[in-house]
Amino acid sequence: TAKKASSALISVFHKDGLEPIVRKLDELGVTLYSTGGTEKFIRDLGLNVIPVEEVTDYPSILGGRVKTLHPKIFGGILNRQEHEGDVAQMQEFEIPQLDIVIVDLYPFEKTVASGASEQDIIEKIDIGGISLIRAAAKNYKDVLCVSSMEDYGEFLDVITNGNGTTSIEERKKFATKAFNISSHYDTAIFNYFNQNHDQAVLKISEQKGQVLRYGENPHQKGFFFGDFEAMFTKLHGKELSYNNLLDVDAAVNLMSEFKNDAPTFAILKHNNACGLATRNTIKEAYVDALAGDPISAFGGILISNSPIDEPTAEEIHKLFCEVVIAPSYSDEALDILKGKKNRIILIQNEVEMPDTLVRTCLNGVLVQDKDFKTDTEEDLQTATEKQPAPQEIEDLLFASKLCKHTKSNTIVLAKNKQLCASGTGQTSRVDALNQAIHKANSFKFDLNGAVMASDAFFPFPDCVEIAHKAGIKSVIQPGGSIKDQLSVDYCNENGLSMVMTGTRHFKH
Ligand code: 93A
Repeated sequence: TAKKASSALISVFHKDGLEPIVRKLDELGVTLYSTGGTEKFIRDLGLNVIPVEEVTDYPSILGGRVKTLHPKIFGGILNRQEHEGDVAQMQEFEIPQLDIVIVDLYPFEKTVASGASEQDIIEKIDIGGISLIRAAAKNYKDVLCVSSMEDYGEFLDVITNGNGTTSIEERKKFATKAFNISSHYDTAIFNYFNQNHDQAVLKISEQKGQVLRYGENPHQKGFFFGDFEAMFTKLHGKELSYNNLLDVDAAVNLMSEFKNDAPTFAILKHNNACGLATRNTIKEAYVDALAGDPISAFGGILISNSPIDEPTAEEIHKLFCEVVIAPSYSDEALDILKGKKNRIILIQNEVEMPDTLVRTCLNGVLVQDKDFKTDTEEDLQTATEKQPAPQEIEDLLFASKLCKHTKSNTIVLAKNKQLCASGTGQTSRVDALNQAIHKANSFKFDLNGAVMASDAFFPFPDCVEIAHKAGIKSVIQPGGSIKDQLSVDYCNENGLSMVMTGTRHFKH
């Protein structure tokens, strides 16, 4: 398994650090093969080197895109020296044996980071080099693969100590590094292709602008750049304001979580839900959403995941609300809801939404993927001795979906698929929880048996203590605090269950 190297193929982007290696290989009598720039570098050192073109009988073509991609090169790397058929074919096709492959790839990530043009970035996707690396690493039984300039030093040590001979362990170690390099390299390419963030900004700047009555306040000018008509059919009511649009956005995002659930109704104020319930009928869902906080609901934004019928419309009509959104309305329901001149009534059309979020920041914009991760039962890891009961699991997931769409810091308390109360936009998690408990109590919710969801981990066990004293029996949170165990211990000592999702849902 120890192999004495007699040949090496060298094709590297970064030439610095290469000199001692090629001098050593030359001294050991190793035949050097090389590509364009690397070959010139070696030759300029006064050493003998064979250009790959001499082996392939082909020039480097397509501006260097194809230089090593040839059966004589890959045959030289991939042949099995113990395999009779391979040995015969090597002779038949006059393929030179390649014992060492040294590659340093085109710097793809650096080129992306430099802000280069798309064409320059694409040209820096190494095809031949990555193939050489994968081939040499695959055949580590016979070949040693150096896959990055970072490894020049280690390679020099190995080859010096062994006087040109390498062990199978050494070759396998280099092969492992090589596959790490190649998978990382392709991941970087994938990430580059998979991002449409700059396009997201571009698309918005291309949208036609609509002048709003005013911005967030009457002394501020306001515009909306987007296609409202594509998203909604407006059946009735006044023009939407800047704040209405923000609330509608929050409402639509929240309800997208409950698209495939039983009838669900949400009431939002200032982009946060003050009521949410899932029930057998949409009327029950509305009534129980309203019960979450009938005071905040005044002037709220209402959204339903199900068609609105007459009995539901009769209930809604009793409330002063700004906007009602639903997939459809019965004729009778619509007649009732139109009874208020200004009430905005919208049908939400099934259209694709952008998958990025853009907001101004300093003298530019911040762009990020939307938080499309919805926690499901499969994501839950029970951290406590006690498992949540099936009904509690449903409540935990219900609360966690709402938590994700509520301004951080958030605590959501829920029971029987009804929002009891939430603490929203607080500067500490304890404040958010205290706010939620206070609200729930003031609306006479019995929190005994309710669940608690948190958008981020608990840094201390104080929240579970307060929750326990309020009657909470089960908790859902991402986990990941160095002090997680303190919260878990408290739950174990006091008969609570706690599940961790592993996913934080900040919304700032
Ligand atoms: O454009 S490539 O993907 N096509 C190839 O066939 C090929 N073979 C080696 N790039 C290729 N390489 C890369 O060229 C190596 O990974 C290395 O980064 C670079 C070395 O080129 P030169 O020796 O001409 O400086």
